[in-house]
Amino acid sequence: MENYYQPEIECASREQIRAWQDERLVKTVHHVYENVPYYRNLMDKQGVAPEDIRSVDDLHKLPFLTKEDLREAYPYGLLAVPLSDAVRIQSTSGTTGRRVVAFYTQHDLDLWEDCCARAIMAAGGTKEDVVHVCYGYGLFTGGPGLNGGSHKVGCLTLPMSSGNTERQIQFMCDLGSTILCCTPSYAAYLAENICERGLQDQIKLKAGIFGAEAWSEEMRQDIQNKLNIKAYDIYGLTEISGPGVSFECSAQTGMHVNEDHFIAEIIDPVTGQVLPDGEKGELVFTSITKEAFPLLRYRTRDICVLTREKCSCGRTHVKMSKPMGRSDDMLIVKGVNVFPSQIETVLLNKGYPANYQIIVSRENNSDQLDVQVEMTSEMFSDSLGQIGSRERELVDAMKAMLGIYAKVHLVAPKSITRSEGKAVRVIDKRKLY
Ligand code: DLL
Repeated sequence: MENYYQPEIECASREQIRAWQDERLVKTVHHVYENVPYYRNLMDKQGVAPEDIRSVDDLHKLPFLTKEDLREAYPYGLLAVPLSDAVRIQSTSGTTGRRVVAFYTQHDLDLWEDCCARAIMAAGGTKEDVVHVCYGYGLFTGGPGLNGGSHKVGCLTLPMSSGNTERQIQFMCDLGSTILCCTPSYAAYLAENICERGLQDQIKLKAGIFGAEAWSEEMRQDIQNKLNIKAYDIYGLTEISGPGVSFECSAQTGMHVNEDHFIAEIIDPVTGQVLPDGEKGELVFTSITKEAFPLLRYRTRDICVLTREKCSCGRTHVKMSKPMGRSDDMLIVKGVNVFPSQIETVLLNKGYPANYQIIVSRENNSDQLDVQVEMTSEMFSDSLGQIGSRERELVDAMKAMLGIYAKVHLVAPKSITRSEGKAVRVIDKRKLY
């Protein structure tokens, strides 16, 4: 079994990484220009020819690609190989408009699984581990990606998929799962259940690889404490292959982007200007090793910061911060920018579980922000008389954090519908788009 910690790649010198990127970028630009009419049109419109792109320094000359382009080109318009060479699709969970479909050749799948294998090894995984994958399988990339990575590392892989919490916990105990892969909200839910049933001593988990949605440091601490594990973040998006575009190492201070496969840029989401390392802006990816679905300068809408500071793990690949929000799903309530993660931070700081729902509505042309928050069972049983004062305390804390007034409703434990995949945190009834 190969060792998927690849120090010759993951700890390569910056010059070496740059040389790989230069060469692979040029190749990819020619590949899409020659094989994807949609791209050819975009580049022609921008007045840029493949010969104009000679290194990463020329990247800014290329047009951006957005989700709207992917929708417009749906289903086959951005496929860069003959259909007979594509072996798989994956798709986003989008519920409105056309879905986004990504294609893979066998080679693309192989490289994607390598990226996930690196993430598992960075979380301490070896072939001795039992990897419990309860990300969804099927069109969602979470299950297939981590499953493939786990096989590559040589771990015993439990393809649990999502749901059936009873069975998840039973297998976890009986088969001795050591690494848990799922969304952080499902990890928190599993942790809650395991603690309630007093099963902490029967689980052998040592690490968790959690991603696909935003989660705060407070939530990390909560999961780590309840399950007695180290919790690692993992990032990715369907368009750019799925999980494993970047992943956390033992330092837990940001996620290393697999720079031999993806070039990361940060741009100003309004002007499109490239920003220097350390500045906050929208993350843009260019895939440089893909055959079937290479995307150039794809706007993720995730707001992040990149840093090239030396990492204690020895990896030299650039690190991205946890996404701090999205340039497109940021809520604007009463003219104020509100990130759901800010509300989550308030709740966790005050000792509430991360089970909440934000409802935004508009009455008489005035926005209203309602936050439903689940109490822990202890709070519920010993504070029925104090609900009013608890709610007022949260209203004040949210006012201090957000700068606007939010109505808070404390609700009974487990009354907010649980998600087996990504939690539904925001219900925006205003229909602004
Ligand atoms: O969520 C891929 C994935 C699966 C990543 C499993 C990690 C683990 P999509 O469904 O296409 O793909 O959603 C991509 O989810 O643009 C981010 O906004 C968000 N996202 C993904 N990972 C993280 C993370 C998968 N670690 C979108 N933290 C991205 C915060 C994340 N947000």
